[in-house]
Order: sequence, then structure tokens, then C-alpha cells
Amino acid sequence: MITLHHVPQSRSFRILWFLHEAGLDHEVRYHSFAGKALRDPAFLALSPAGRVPVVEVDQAVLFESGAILESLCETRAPALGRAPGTVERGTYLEWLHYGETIAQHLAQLTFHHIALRPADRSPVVQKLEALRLRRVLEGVETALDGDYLLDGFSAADIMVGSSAMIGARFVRLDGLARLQDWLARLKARPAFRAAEAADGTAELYLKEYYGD
Ligand SMILES: N[C@@H](CCC(=O)N[C@@H](CS)C(=O)NCC(=O)O)C(=O)O
Repeated sequence: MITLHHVPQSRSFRILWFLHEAGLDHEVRYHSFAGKALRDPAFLALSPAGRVPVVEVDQAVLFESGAILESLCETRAPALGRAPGTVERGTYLEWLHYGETIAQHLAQLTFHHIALRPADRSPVVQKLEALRLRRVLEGVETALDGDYLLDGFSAADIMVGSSAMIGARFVRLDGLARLQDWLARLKARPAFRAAEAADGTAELYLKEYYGD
């Protein structure tokens, strides 16, 4: 059994989606950013920075979404990864970690549109980070030349796709036709829909769009 510690709409959605894609039995422990639950010593014993996702699998505890996906691919869902020595391995790892390149801008935008008190929000940061987010999404647009980032669906689509979906709350995707088609393809996957249904009550992104 796999236990996923999850906050709705957060990076732990990546793991939730993956578990559905891989058809792995799991239970979800729901947490919230409100309150101090993620700073509780019991949770900090699982995740040193008090972050989600965390996965308890067999006797092990794993944090960091990229590491969790790599580990679960290697041990339980090889078709969703690309093994060492295979042609796509390098590209797979690049995109698997590119999700965090996108997410750093999402974090800034989330702070400056949602989390901070209005008086502490910076229009300069909002504008700059939206431009930088748009640029990293253009990188995905340039790379897409098929249905998925690699030759066939993989955990890399989950990492990059889930971040790009949140990115669409902060920047318009006009002019990024391949990216939009790819996101629509990802959202139509039965496992994505099942994960979305299991995500839990939204408390972070309550608006569709936070940009201009
Ligand atoms: N690089 C880590 C980042 C984890 C992370 O920052 N998670 C956020 C949610 S998206 C979190 O738990 N934030 C709580 C906090 O900052 O207190 C990963 O990919 O797992």
C-alpha cells in the first residue's frame, strides 16, 4: 500500500495523477496549508521542510515529487519512466525536472496574487514572474512535436503538464497552440480525470485566472 500526503491543487497532485495512471493501490491523507499541520513534528519527521508531496511506501518515506516519480517508475511502473541506458533517458530526466523550473514561477505568482496580504504583494514581481513563466512555457511549446513530450506518455508529461495547467491561471496561452493541444490531451486522460476527482476541496486557486 502506498500512502500519499496531499494538499489539493499542490505539487502532490503530480503523485496523485501518477498513481492513477499506474493503477497503483493507494490511500490519500489530506492536509491543508491553512493552520500548522505541515509544521507538526510528526509531519516534519516525514518531510524535513514540511512540504508535500510525501509518500509512504513499504517501509520507506519519500519526499520531493521528482524523486518520488523516478523511484515509483523504477520500482512499480517502468512504462511511465525511461530506464537508464535507454535512448530517451536524458530527455526524460530533463523534462521530469523541468516541472520545477515552471513551479518556481508558480510559487512567486501564488504568493504575489493570493497568499500574501494585498499590501505586501508586488506588481513588479507579478509582471516579471508572469513574463518568466510565459518564457518557460514557450520552451515546452518549442519542444512538443508529437502527442507527448517523449515517444509515448510518461511521468515527464505529469510533471510538466500539472505545472503548465496551474501556469494557465497566471498567463494566457495564446500563440502556444501545441501546448494547448497537449494540455487538452492530458486533461482528457481517464487517469487525470480520476485524480482530479480525488484532489479534494480547492482552497488555494479559487479563480480560473489571476493575470491581467
Ligand atoms: N521540490 C519540492 C517542492 C515541494 C513544495 O514546495 N511543496 C509545496 C506545495 S506545492 C508545499 O508543501 N508548501 C508548503 C510550505 O511552503 O509551507 C517537490 O517537488 O516536491
